[in-house]
Amino acid sequence: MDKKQYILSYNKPAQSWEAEYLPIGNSRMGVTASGGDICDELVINDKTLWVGGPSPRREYNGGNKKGVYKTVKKVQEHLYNGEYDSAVSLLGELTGEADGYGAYQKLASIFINTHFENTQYISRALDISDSILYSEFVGDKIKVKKELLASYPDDVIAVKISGDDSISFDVTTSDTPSDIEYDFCDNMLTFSGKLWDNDLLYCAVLLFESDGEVEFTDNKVAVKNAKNTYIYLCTKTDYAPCYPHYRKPALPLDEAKNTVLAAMRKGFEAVKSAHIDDYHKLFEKSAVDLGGENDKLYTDELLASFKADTLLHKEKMYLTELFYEYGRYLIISSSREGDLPANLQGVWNNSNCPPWCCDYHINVNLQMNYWHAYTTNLFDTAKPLVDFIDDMRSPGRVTAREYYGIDTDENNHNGWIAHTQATPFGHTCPGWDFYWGWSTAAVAWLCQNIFEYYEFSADKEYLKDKIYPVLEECAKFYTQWLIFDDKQNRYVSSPSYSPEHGPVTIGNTYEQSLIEQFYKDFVRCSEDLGIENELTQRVKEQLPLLKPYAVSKSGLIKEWFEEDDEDFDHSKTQKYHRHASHLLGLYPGKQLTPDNKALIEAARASLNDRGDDSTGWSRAYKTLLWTRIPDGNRAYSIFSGLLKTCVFDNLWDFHPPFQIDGNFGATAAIAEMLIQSHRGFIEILPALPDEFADGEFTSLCARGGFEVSAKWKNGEIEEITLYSNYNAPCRIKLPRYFVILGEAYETIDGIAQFDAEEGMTYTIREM
Ligand code: FUC
Repeated sequence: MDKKQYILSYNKPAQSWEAEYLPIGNSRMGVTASGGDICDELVINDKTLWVGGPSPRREYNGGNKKGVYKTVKKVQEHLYNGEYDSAVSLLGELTGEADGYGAYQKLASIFINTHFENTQYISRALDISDSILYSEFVGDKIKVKKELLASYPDDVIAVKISGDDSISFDVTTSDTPSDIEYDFCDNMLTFSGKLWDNDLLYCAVLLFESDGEVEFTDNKVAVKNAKNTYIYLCTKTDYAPCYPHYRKPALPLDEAKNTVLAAMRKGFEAVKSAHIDDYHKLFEKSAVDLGGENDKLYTDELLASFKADTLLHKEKMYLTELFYEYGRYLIISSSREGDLPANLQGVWNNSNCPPWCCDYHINVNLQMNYWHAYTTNLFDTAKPLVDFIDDMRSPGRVTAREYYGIDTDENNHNGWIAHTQATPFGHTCPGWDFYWGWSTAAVAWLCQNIFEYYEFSADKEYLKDKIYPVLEECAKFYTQWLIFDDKQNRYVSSPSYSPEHGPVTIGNTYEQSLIEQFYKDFVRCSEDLGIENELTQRVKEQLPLLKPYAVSKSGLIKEWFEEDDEDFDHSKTQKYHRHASHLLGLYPGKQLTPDNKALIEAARASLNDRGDDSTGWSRAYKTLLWTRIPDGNRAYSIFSGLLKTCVFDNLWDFHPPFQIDGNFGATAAIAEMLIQSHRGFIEILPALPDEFADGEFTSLCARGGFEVSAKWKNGEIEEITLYSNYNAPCRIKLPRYFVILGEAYETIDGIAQFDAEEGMTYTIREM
């Protein structure tokens, strides 16, 4: 497949941070740039810069209150006895402390100010195929070019500013979250500070290399008469992901200084080529070509014409491919091994009081951030998620003890839990309001994400060493938490609350279905590792008695088990609510599939009932849900609606405000139109929209450790290539007669099965 260059480009500088600035990042550090000519603002982020958590000014215990499990028991009893009002009257106690929750902070704005009298703007562009940000303008007849990149291997932000004649500019800093101290020595500017709330230490080091003069006066670096100037930037904090103190022994300032010095010695071009190599290793792992082409339109024009329905088909497909690849670019730029996972805005934030604290919401958002990681062949980007979940176990044990009465002490790995929102400081307690903050199944859901790491990669070592211990302790939690309800005749999670929707009830579909999927995944992992013990036994006993799904009188998947009861409180439900938590078994789960006709039809009816309109991430989610019905045209129509109503000119998805989950979910949805593997076999083009009549993809991933490529014309598959990472049986849906590597075969019930060998590539054609 020919390599395409995907570029976001504009012919004017950005004004709005949220809607127009362009992002680069190396996961821990992020920069958003205006690309301005007279003044270029670079908003600098370090993902570990958070207020909240442990502080000399408070007793911090992950927000956990003590002994709440006693009230939880009473709520359970009231609900069981039908004493709804009494249960509700106690819900205020099923909450955590807000104090110490904190928020992600902006580190600084750095301004590059030129002193031209007249400027003529040329363009700014984010090349997401190489991960480089450019801008270009003419100032007083001198052509000025800037290049910015965020390198993961060299841990620096590198900037090159060049003129075709000598130029002068100065660099200033503002908007730091606290007072800072400057130090300037040997062309190295250091500023450092301490956060007001928790004394977290931070610093940024900027090393200037220039063929002009570099001076520091009045807190300003002035560069004079330079044709080429390079700035190497590195930030650090003393945050460490270590419960319970969450601090390094000291601020690694020298490390930051050595890092920028090493980058300077290596040289900009070498840093750039190492960065591009590193980026390509991930970005080029897979590709999708839907026939997109664009040779004349800037990105904002492309989007405006898409909204106005005036694009040529090839331009429409270019925007679709660009948006798809942008989701891959953004996760590579905000989630790399050794770091915190991508938060609600990835790593980019321009405020000290960002929406939802720019945290880790785990009642859909963090999960959605990683839905495209496996199908689009970006496994490494999911490692921060696995680490984050693993690290939640220590504080999560305290929550399990205080809120659920589960016997845990320091080294007793007896169960852990977390709720709707999380921070880098192990905030695992419920939120400070029950009606969004209680979410006992959120952890089962997170575990589904990391189980899929194993399911797609088939990496048993990683399963055994890293993923299984997390799942095992999660299974310990749920097996102790579930109670048998003799009226409902099933094991239930109670009280339960469907994310941000409806009344408190017993065993709603959200909780029951997530725990069921988790149990199934746990059984599968245990079998694959040959583990059989009391815990696996207990899980297998409870599993068939979870019974998550029921169809309502009106033919919909019930969101609440009791919703057809006379005394059910309908006043708390909303017909068009953005969450569709009762359909998690359709996606990302595997319980609602066309294999069960009654349930899939009820799911289709439920989706129609909720409607297609929604906010950013919710549109991405609905697109995904329709790919699983499957209905590719409906899915693409919702995706188009997302592009028309929930995307800024910089292609960031908004809720509003900007929330990155919608970008990631949409990328996952395009992949899901092209390949699915959740039904026990691989299916190519399961939900192909008519718009994607001709196309090609390479190396999208299927469960079982397979990488699949395919070409199609007029909606008909012409060729499939399948690469196997292991010796494993492969099941794939194919036409009745087909040829693999020149040999003829016949499918059984539409499915071809053969033993794939590790490292082998199979070409498959219809006969
Ligand atoms: C979920 C959603 C909200 C928002 C928040 C960050 O709880 O219900 O709409 O996206 O996360």
